[in-house]
Amino acid sequence: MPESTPKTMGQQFGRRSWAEPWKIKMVEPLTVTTREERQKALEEAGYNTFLLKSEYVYIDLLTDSGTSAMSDRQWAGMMLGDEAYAGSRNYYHLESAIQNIYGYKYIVPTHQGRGAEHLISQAVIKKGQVVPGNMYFTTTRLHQELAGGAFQDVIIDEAHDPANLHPFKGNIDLDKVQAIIDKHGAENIAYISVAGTVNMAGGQPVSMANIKALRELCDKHGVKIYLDATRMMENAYFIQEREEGYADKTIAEILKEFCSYTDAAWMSAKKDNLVNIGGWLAVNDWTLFEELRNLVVVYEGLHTYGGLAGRDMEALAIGIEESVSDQHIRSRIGQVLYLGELLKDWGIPIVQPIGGHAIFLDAKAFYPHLKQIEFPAQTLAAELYLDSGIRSMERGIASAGRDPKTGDHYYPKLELTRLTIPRRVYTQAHMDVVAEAVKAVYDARESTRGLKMVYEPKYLRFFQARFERL
Ligand code: PM9
Repeated sequence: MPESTPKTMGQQFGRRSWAEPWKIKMVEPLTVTTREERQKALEEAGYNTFLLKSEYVYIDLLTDSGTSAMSDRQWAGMMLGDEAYAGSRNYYHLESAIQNIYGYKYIVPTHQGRGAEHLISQAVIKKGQVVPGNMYFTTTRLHQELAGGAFQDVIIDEAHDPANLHPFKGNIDLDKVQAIIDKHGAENIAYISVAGTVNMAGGQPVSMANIKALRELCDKHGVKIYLDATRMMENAYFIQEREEGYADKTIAEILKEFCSYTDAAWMSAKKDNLVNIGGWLAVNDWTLFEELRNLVVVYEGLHTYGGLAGRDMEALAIGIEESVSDQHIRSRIGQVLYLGELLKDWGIPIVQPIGGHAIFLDAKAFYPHLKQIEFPAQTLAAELYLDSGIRSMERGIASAGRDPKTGDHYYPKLELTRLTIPRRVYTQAHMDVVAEAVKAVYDARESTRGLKMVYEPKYLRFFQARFERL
């Protein structure tokens, strides 16, 4: 570069920043509340961030589910909705998008992820069968249990340690799978339930080597592998970034290869696929497809809409095409990383390595003076809201629920509060505000008291439970 050419700040410091591959066309104003207003709102919500009215929330990091911003192309697609009851052209667009990008043969749309989980669990799990999986997810495990299955965790031990830096903490421990096969017999295993990335472990990925090795093991015993593809695009990014031999492959190539080692997938399209509502099932086996296509008409809607409007399917088909872009994923995960690095630099305990969709605060390390039954992660979510109107979510003992056999609380090793980043919604300035709020709550940690649960619903209690201050 000639001496006379002015240098940008980035060039001066030898730094090359990434930026979002989009610009903002429409804005939604946010509400800023006072601490007194937030205290009242929190009490009315029983200290459960799910029960807050969103108008009292400033920055909403409750979830990345259905909270993404759609593109102008997706909104334009909404106007092309073919609302025919049967055979909508948007269904065929959706079908070909999933076939082209994920590589499965047969598609069944559903209204969202748990609709898909319900159908596949009912279709394939026989009462008493075991369902090994790489860490539980709340709705997934519940549907497996309601269908008569028993979930067993087969994730590697490193996943249960927030500070462990294993690059693929979502990996399946093949020895644990083998031990279950030896104990129960392959015929008593419904399927291996693989999620990429693993939500409850902190958005941690599964490596290509691991899924390949699992495929070999399962082929030896005739066991199926079903994939929770909800955040597989993000998983593909981590493979590209961390696994030898994948740096020069595209997200699209990595995704398709990964899916090729699995027999079927279910999807909450409200995450990776950039829509506000939607889900799908995709399978390679015709007989299973027939069963699912039949079940969907009982619970969701005809097999060419599965509970979705034509316009929703169109937005979803376009969202799938957009979500596989390398630039999109890089900036999406880059934003999560930006927030995580700030917190790490300030010594705030978070799950590491930083995952794909969220920063998970380690509430046990945050509040070492609180017992797990005093709901440290729920407490932290409440404190963060109180400090600044930022909404996060508990992923600890409240989310884990109770053992259906004994009725006792599960005590998960991970007691986490999740700061979940919606896609294409917030800016770096919002991330700065969030980091500073977490720091303020961290500085006040020693005087913080825990919570007790005063109302507990039967299913998925974390959504509707109520708490009081101890
Ligand atoms: N995940 C999340 O916020 C929304 C519900 S729990 C607050 O993380 C996986 C890996 C998910 C997931 C939902 C579902 C269910 C399945 N698998 O919410 O029914 O993270 O679309 O999907 C949520 P639906």
